[in-house]
Amino acid sequence: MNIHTPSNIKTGISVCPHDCPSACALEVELLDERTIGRVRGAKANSYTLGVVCEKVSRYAERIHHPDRLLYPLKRTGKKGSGTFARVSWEEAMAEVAERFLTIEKEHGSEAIWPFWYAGTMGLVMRDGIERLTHAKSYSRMYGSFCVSLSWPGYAAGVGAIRGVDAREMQKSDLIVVWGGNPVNTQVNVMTHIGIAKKTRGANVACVDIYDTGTMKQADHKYIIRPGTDGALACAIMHVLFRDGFANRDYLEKYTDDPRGLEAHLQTKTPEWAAAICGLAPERIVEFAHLIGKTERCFFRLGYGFTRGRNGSANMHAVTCIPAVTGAWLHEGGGALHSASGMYRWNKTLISGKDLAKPGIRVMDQSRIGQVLVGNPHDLRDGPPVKTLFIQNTNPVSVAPEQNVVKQGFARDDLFTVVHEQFMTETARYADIVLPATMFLEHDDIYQGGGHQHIMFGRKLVEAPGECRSNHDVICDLASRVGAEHEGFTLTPREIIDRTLKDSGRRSLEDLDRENWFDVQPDFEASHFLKGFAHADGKFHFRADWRKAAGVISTMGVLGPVDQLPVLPDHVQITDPSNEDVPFRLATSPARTFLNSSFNETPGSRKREGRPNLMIHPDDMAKLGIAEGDLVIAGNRRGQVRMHAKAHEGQQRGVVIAESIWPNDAFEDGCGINSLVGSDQPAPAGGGAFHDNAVWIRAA
Ligand SMILES: Nc1nc2c(c(=O)[nH]1)N[C@H]1C(S)=C(S)[C@@H](COP(=O)(O)OP(=O)(O)OC[C@H]3O[C@@H](n4cnc5c(=O)[nH]c(N)nc54)[C@H](O)[C@@H]3O)O[C@H]1N2
Ligand SMILES: Nc1nc2c(c(=O)[nH]1)N[C@H]1C(S)=C(S)[C@@H](COP(=O)(O)OP(=O)(O)OC[C@H]3O[C@@H](n4cnc5c(=O)[nH]c(N)nc54)[C@H](O)[C@@H]3O)O[C@H]1N2
Ligand code: SF4
Ligand SMILES: [Mo]
Repeated sequence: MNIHTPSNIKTGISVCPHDCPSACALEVELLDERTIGRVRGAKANSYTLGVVCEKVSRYAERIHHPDRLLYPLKRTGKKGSGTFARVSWEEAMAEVAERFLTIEKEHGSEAIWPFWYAGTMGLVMRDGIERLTHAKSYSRMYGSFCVSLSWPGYAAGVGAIRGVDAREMQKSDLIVVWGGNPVNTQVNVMTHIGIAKKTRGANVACVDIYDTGTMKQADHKYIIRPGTDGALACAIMHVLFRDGFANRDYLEKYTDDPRGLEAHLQTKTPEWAAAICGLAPERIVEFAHLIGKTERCFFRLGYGFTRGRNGSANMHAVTCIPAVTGAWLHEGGGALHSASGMYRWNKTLISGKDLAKPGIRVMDQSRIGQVLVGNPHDLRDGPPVKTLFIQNTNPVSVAPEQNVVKQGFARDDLFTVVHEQFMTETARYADIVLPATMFLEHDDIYQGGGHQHIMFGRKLVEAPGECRSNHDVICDLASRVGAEHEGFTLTPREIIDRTLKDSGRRSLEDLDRENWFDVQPDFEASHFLKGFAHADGKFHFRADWRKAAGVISTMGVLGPVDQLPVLPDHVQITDPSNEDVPFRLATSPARTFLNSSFNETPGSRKREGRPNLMIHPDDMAKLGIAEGDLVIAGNRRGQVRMHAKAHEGQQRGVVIAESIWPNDAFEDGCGINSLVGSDQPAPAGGGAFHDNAVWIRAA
C-alpha cells in the first residue's frame, strides 16, 4: 500500500520487527527502491497512534549503515580474531552443509545446535529455524533469556499470559507502572498514559529501583531496593485488608483462598516491608490507600522487576493486588503484562512441530556458556555440541556468564555459523558469516506483545549486496542436508496466509489490505469476568509453581522451586550480598539501544555516551571515587571497567549500568554480562540480569 505525504515522498506501511512490546505500525519514507528516509509511527493504528521511539525514527542509520554485512564470509584468522575473506553463497552453503552432514554422521544429529532468539519478532523469519531443527532432529533450544521469570509469575495467579486491552489505560484514573521503564523500553505506553492524564487527570505511580525517565514523569514515585517487590506488594495488601479496601464480594467469587491470604498477611506490615524494600512505612500506607481508593487502577507490569532470582515470586505477589481490590471489574482497571497468550497461533507450518520426534534433547539458551564448555548437566548427558547455527541473537554480548560463553565460542573444534546483519561479537567468533536482510527487505507477520494487533510487515525496499532472509537461508540449508517439510517449499507470503487460516484468522489478502487485525477479546474475557484462566476459574493466591513453569519452559521445572513461596511473600534468594560484594547491580536497558541492537548506530552511540556506572554520591564519597573516574565492578564471575557517574535517584548500595554496550566499548573487552550469573532461577530458569552482587573499586 502506498500513500503520499504532502511533500510527495512515497511512503509504505510496515511493522517494527525488534524485540519490543510496542511492535509499532510504521510509515516509512521511500526515497527510491533501495533507500528509506524518515520512519514514523502509523497514525491510523490505535495503539501506535503515530508515535515511535527515536532509535527507529532514524532507522535509515541502521539499514544503510556502512558496516552492514553484505557478503558471505569465511574465517581466515584465529577464532574470534574477526579476520575473514569474502566467499560466494555457493561456497559458504556447500561448506556448511558438508560440515553438518559429517558432524551428524560422526557425532549424531544432536551435536548440531540451532540457536536463535528475537532479533526479529517476525514469526516466519524468527521461528522457521525450528522447522529445520525438528526435521533433522537437531538439539532443541529452550529460549529463556527474556520471559522465563515473568511469565510463570503472572500465570501462577491469572492462569494465562494476557490481560486488559492496553488502550484502556486511556480510561484509567491511576496507572501503576511497576518494574518497567516504558520511556525507554516501549514508548507507546506513555502515549496512552498521556491521554488519560490529559482527558481525566489520571495519576501515574511508578515502582522502580532508580529514577528512570518514566519515574520522572510519575506523580507518585516508589524507589525500592532491587528484588524486594514481593515485600512491598504484601504490605500493600496487608493495608488493603486492614483499612477496608479489600473487595470481599469479589474475593469470594473470583479468588481461591481469600481468608488464607488475609491470615498470611497479618505479619506483613508496612514496618516489616519497610525494613526490606527501604520505603518509609507511611509511604507504603499512602500507596496502598491510593490503590484502594481508585477503582480504575491499571497495573502495567514490566519485565525488569522479574529479572532476579525471586522474580517469578515477585510478579505473582504484585498480580495479587488487583485481585484483592477487584480493580479487574472496572474499565481502565486490572492488569496487563503481555498479550502474547491471546493469539493462539497454529504454527505447525512455520515451526514444523509435526516433525518433532520425542526424546530429542532440549538445552537452555541462558546456559549456552556451560553447554559449550561441556558441562554434562547442561548437555543433558548427551554428546558435545560440535556446531552452532545462529540467527537473530548475539549471545556473546547478551547471554549471562559472558566469560564462560567466550571460552565456549573459542573452542577450535566448534564449527559456528552466524547469519547476521552486522559483525557482532558473536559473528566475530564464527567460521562462516552469512549476511541477513533487514525487516524492510522481506515480508513477515507480527503480533503485539504489549497490545493486540496481528500485523503485516511488508518488504518495501531491495536488500543491499547479497543479503538473504532467514527463510531463504533455512530453505537452502534444508535442501542441502536432506530436510523435508512443506514449509521449506513455500514463500513467506504463502506461509503467512496459511498460518493465518490455520489459526482461525482471516487471509493475508485481508491483512494486506487492512495492515493489521485488532484481535482483543471482549471486555468480559479481557477482565476475566467469567473467571480466570485456571480450571477452577479463580485467581490463585496459592501458586502452583510446577504448573506455572509450563507456561514457558520446554525443559520442565528448573531451579530450586521449593524455595518459592506458595502465598505471596518476600524470599531472600537473590545473588548473595556480603561484605565482599556489598553492592546490587542492575543492567537496565538504555534508551537508544535495544538489547545489543542499535549499539552500532551513530545516533544511539552519541546519545548514550560511554559505559557508565551510576553510583549514589554518598557511596562514591565513601569509596573515594570522583565523577568520571574509571572504576571496576567485579564478582566471582568477572570484572568490568566503567566510568563512575554520580546519580542520586536510587537507594544507597544500588548501582545501575544502562545496557547493552558492545563488549569492545569497555576497556578490556569484557561486557556487562561478565558479571551476570547463569544459574537457573526457579521455576523455569531465565536471565537474572538485574540481580548481581558486586564489589566496586577505583581502577
Ligand atoms: N530502549 C530499549 N527498549 C527495549 C529494550 C532495550 O534494551 N532498550 N529491550 C526490549 C526487551 S527485549 C524487553 S524484554 C523489554 C523490557 O522492558 P521492561 O519491561 O521495561 O524491563 P526492563 O527494561 O528490563 O526493566 C524495567 C525497569 O525495571 C527496573 N528494575 C530492575 N530491577 C528491579 C526490581 O527489583 N524491582 C523493580 N520494581 N524494578 C526493577 C529497571 O531498573 C528498569 O528501569 O524492553 C524492550 N525494549
Ligand atoms: N545485561 C543485560 N543483558 C540482557 C538484558 C538486559 O536487560 N541486560 N536483556 C535480555 C533480554 S530481555 C533479551 S530479550 C535478550 C535479547 O538478546 P538478543 O536476542 O541477542 O537481541 P539483540 O541484542 O537485539 O540481537 C539480535 C541480533 O539479531 C540480529 N537480527 C535482527 N534481525 C535479524 C534477521 O532478520 N535475521 C538475522 N539473521 N539476524 C537478525 C541483529 O542484528 C542482532 O545482532 O538480551 C538479554 N540480555
Ligand atoms: S523499538 Fe519498540 S517503540 Fe521503537 S519503533 Fe520498535 S516497537 Fe516501536
Ligand atoms: Mo526481552
